[in-house]
Amino acid sequence: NATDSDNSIKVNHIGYRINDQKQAVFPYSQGDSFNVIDVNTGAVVYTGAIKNKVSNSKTGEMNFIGDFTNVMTPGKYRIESQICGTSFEFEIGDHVFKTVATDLLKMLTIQRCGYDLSTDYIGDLAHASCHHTDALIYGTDQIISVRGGWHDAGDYGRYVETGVKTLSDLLFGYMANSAYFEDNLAIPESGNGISDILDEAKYELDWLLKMQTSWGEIYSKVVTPSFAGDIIPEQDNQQLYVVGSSTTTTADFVAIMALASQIYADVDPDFSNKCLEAAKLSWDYLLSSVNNGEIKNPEDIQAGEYRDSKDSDERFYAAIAMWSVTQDKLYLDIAKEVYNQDNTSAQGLSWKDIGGFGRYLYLVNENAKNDKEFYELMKTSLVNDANVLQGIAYSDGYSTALEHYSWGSNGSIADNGILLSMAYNITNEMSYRQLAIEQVNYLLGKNVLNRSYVVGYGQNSPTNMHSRLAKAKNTILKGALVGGANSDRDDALLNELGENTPAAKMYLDRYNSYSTNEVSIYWNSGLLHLILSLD
Ligand code: G3I
Ligand code: 9MR
Ligand code: ZN
Repeated sequence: NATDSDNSIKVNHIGYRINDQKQAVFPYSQGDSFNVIDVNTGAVVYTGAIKNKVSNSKTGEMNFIGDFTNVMTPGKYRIESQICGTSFEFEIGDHVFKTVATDLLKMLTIQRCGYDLSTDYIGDLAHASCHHTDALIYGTDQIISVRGGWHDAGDYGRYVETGVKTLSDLLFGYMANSAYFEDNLAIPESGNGISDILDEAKYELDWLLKMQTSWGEIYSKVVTPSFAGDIIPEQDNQQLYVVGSSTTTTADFVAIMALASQIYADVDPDFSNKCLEAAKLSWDYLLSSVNNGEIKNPEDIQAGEYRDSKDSDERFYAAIAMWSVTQDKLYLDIAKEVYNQDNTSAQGLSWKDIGGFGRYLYLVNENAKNDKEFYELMKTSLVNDANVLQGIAYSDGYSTALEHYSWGSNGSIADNGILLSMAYNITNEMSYRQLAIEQVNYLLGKNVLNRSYVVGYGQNSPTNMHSRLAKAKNTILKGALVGGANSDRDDALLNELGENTPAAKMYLDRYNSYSTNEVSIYWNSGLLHLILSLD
């Protein structure tokens, strides 16, 4: 049973790019050496030493590493050693991530709400338009139209905070690598002359615009009173509610609309203007509002909470994004003010702590270096974060840059990979890039469970992911990255795992382990962004 710890040799099941660092992880060594075998010819193409012992309590293993970076001929390979046996097969080639990256993006198409998705687009997950009735604004008798956007995860809620995190990944990914996706991915807008990643992002941006009040404040989510059963979305006929509003979600909105205005300026000028107008309205509201804290669900609403008591990181990101698109110094001054009051406001790439997108957006702006002092401040802040992650990764046999395995650990690993990749882009320090790649490797199989965590890719990949749509259709959600190991035991099934189970093994490929095996738009986008930034 490959889900148990085994002695096999761990590799990225999909593959390695020709010029990248390539490593395999061995559970023990005893002076052994390893061979790289060409699967087609059976020939040994490389022999290397197994070295660098690392032991780590999060994996519960003592690991040794075999480096085969020097194997640079495209092809299909596996690793063998006398004591440890063999690894899964993998590829070496320059485009090994292209197919998985495409499906990571198309997972968002599958998550579209309020849209008739035929088999042409999403195969056997095809479903009719859903959740398109008007929503009640919770606590009032007012109704608004909020059709559109993406279902958040395995549930059918739609949340601003996670939408903004996901969109940030898409738009930053596009900035890093705008030619990666063309206009031919067979999504509904393919062939319209615009890159499909921007088309998919626009589907969510259009929904976000509907979450804006006439005075600029942003509603937080659209949900039903309780999580739906295991039914297809168009059968979920509960009353829709628009619930909550906060300065965090409002600042999130400003940031993403300002960024969208910048990104779409050339491809869709009208839309770009619309985004900027919307951003300005909410910016004005934000400036006159103090942090109004985390949103708790009303008692009769059971939905994701996404509680976030701190809004400085969202405000920082918003101010930088407004500066980035307008080049008006006023916004930069406010960003500096926010940062001076709270220097953690420039950190984080998650739905909760999101200021790291602002920090990077500043650093890559061509005018940033005109303000040498602030540029150095931001650069140092990024490098410090990267160095912390580097220390963590170097003490882990799998080079995993994660301190604590909590709910969504796979998403955090992807986000930490993005941060390392950002640090590489700003400093040219190769070790950051190598570690960023190791985070991709972890998610695609080079981990203690020898599992690929992307559904339908690599070996031992999830088959019982927590997705109501896939469950109701009795199929898999190919291309979805699941949440991953969670040492906090946030669902009852995890209690089946022994008391001493190492953190990185606290994962179950079971439908009801929603705290390890759920899918989400923002874990997918993290891995996609990471690949785009490296590929
Ligand atoms: O960040 C802290 C960490 O510092 C601390 O050491 C650790 C110790 O417990 O906790 C960490 O916080 C965890 C947090 O996720 C990390 O982001 C919380 O324990 C954990 O409860 C929290 O879980 C969130 C979960 O909802 C429950 O609220 C997940 O992040 C979040 O991804 C998940 O989101 C759900 C939505 O509610 C509903 N839709 C599906 C979605 C995905 O599962
Ligand atoms: O299925 C729900 C999942 O989509 C959410 O992310 C999660 C958030 O807490 O909640 C799941 O619903 C569970 C509920 O919280 C507790 N009872 C069991 C539900 C799973 O079927
Ligand atoms: Zn829906």
